[in-house]
Amino acid sequence: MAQRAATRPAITPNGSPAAPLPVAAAPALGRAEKLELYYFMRLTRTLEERLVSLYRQTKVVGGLFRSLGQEADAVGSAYALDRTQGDILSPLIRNLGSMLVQGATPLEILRQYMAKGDSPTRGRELNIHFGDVRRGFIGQISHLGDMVPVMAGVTLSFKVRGERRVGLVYVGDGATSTGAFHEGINFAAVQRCPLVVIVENNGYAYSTPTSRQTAARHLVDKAAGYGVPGEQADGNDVLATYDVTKRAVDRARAGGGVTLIELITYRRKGHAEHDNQSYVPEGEIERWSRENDPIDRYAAVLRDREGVEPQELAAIDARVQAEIDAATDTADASPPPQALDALVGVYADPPAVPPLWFREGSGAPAAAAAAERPAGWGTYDG
Ligand SMILES: Cc1ncc(C[n+]2csc(CCOP(=O)(O)OP(=O)(O)O)c2C)c(N)n1
Ligand SMILES: [Mg+2]
Repeated sequence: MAQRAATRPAITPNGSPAAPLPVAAAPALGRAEKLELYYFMRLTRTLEERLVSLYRQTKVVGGLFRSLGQEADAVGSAYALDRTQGDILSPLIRNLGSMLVQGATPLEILRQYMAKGDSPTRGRELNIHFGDVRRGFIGQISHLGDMVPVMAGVTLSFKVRGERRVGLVYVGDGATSTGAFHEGINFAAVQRCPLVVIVENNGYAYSTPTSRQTAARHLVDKAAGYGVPGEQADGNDVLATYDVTKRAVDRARAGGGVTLIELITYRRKGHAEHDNQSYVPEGEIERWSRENDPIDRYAAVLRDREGVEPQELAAIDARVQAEIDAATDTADASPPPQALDALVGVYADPPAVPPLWFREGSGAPAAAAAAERPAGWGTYDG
């Protein structure tokens, strides 16, 4: 039942001292993999920083969502999946890092945010609302608990088909108070679906601190209510995040069913870029930034424990910068969407039924019918 791992921070995000905890050892990872974790965290942060510049130039269409300070939780947990087995995750807006781990490219992300015609959704959806099942990430339908029942269904299909695949779903602290979360995890628990539920406790749901939307002291304690194992870990420690998720993934693949993991982290930016965070107590963001930045912490671990030279990390930073620069140039030059792209993949081509079937026999004026729903609507011949 719910147990808190040794890595458990004796803190909750709101108003707590942000003293970093000792970093957990992850002996299974080799040096190259540990450097890759650093690469993905840096890639996430640099890409988001570039998006902020583009947003301020009004080149981003719609909202911009940051995962500043949460890069370790998304990257470390996604890294624990097995990409050779067809594992699948469902990200939320603060899980860009997990999509990059699964193979999404900065160019795709930039084109999405800029609503370009050659973006994965051809300008019809924004930001990181897109998926690719072959690469192991599915498109998010809502930010709250709604992906939990979806992933319960996905992982039930793995089980029914006898596939050794695992699913991972991210939810926020706010999402754990929704009905969809409850129904989804309960169903998955009963069916012993191979599902890992990651609860990112980042202290806030929009402007509501965690303590104002749930009476539970620790979100990991909710695991007991569903009869599944629960573990809590320091979400700003990428190795601890990897470790705790890997245990849950292995358990799921071995037939052990659902695990609920609470990762303690902190949302250093507002809900989206427009949010001025006036509701955050003074000094809280600065304290987390100064004392508990996941990239700074991990860079220190790599230097002190792994003997990684500062130049080696600087070379990764430079490589990331060059990749983002090149992707930005390409995305900037990408064309806007065509109006007819809005119909691609939405309606059958050719239409399975006459476009005006619902008006047949209704006596609707022919002129109105023709103007309202042209015969070509629903097809794309461009
Ligand atoms: C069904 C539904 N209701 C409301 C929203 C608006 N909404 C988006 S995110 C959010 C809060 C999410 O907070 P949390 O679960 O803590 O995730 P975080 O943003 O902190 O990662 C809300 C209310 C939504 N996307 N879907
Ligand atoms: Mg939250």
